[in-house]
Amino acid sequence: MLPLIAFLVQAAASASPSPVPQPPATILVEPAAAFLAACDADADALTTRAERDAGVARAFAPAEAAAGERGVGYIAYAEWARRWLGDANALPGPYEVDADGDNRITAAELERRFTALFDRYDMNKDGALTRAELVTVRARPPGEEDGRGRERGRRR
Ligand SMILES: [Ca+2]
Ligand SMILES: [Ca+2]
Repeated sequence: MLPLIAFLVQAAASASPSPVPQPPATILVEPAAAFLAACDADADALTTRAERDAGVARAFAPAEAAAGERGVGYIAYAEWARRWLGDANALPGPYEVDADGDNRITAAELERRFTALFDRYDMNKDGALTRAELVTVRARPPGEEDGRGRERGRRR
């Protein structure tokens, strides 16, 4: 027992305290932004419109193939979202994607929604998304909003 205590005391003494405290998580990535970053097929850290369209088509094709017809229902869309956006309830959700309200999500509807999201993220409107455009910087972590947050521009 004694050697263990001695070791622990030594370990505590040698553990240097971090010079700066862990900063709160103020840089966030929305699920749609993470998806668009993953569309960067040529790995130049920029997502172009062409990469976006190819990425959406590539990600959605298996879901549509599994459905065996054009478009997928909301339940299949939730499965798609769980896989590609990280959560079944992540945005964009089925109601906002299903533009014609026929309870099916088509590839064209998904591409249109991601086109709108792309344009929202593309702050300088140059047709390519940088990683800086895809993160959301907050003055405070979520849940600590005080109404004076510096959340950067745009968003919904
Ligand atoms: Ca790229
Ligand atoms: Ca539809």
